[in-house]
Amino acid sequence: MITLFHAPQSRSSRMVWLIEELGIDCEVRYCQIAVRNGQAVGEADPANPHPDGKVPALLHEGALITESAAIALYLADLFPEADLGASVGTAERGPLLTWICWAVGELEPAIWSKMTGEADRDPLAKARYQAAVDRLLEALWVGPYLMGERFTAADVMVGSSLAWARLFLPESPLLDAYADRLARRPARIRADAKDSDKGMSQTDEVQAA
Ligand SMILES: N[C@@H](CCC(=O)N[C@@H](CS)C(=O)NCC(=O)O)C(=O)O
Repeated sequence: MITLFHAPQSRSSRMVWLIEELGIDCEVRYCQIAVRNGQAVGEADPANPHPDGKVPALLHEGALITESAAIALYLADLFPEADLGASVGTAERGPLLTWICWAVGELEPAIWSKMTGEADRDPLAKARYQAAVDRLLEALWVGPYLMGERFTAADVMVGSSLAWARLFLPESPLLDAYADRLARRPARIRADAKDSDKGMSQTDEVQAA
């Protein structure tokens, strides 16, 4: 049994998308979170096992996995038949790990620094932001996905940031085409439909068609 602890329109939304791409059965438990977009919005949900009360959190047969990058890798590894990851020892394993970690370690902070204005004020933040943009564009120039022809869990991680933060990245037909390519995926469309603003304590069985 796999359970995802999820708050709509948050960082756990990308995990709902990934679950749809994987085509697996997963219980989705909707949680209240204490902070949203830097604003206090209530109490953390006591039913959420995440040690910081955050989402996403994943429970699989008693094992708790937190951090989006770890969850993405965990699920891609657990369901290799979905072909969204790369096995240890293959040539694609390194790029897969790199892109998934880059999404949270470089791209997300770069986007936040643009949102807060830091990337426009501070030369170091500006350089880091530009480096992230350049790296993304370089990969997409080859495309159509981050790792070439094959869509992977890394595209879910990067594509989910692109979906909410497109305004904070430069105008670019390459970025627009990539965002559009991802937005038209049937699993993404299903995930977006499920990621509505549900009330607390609701539970869904997410099962990809
Ligand atoms: N690095 C974590 C960040 C998780 C995170 O900050 N989630 C936010 C939602 S977007 C949250 O749960 N915030 C509630 C809180 O800070 O109390 C991940 O990617 O999984």
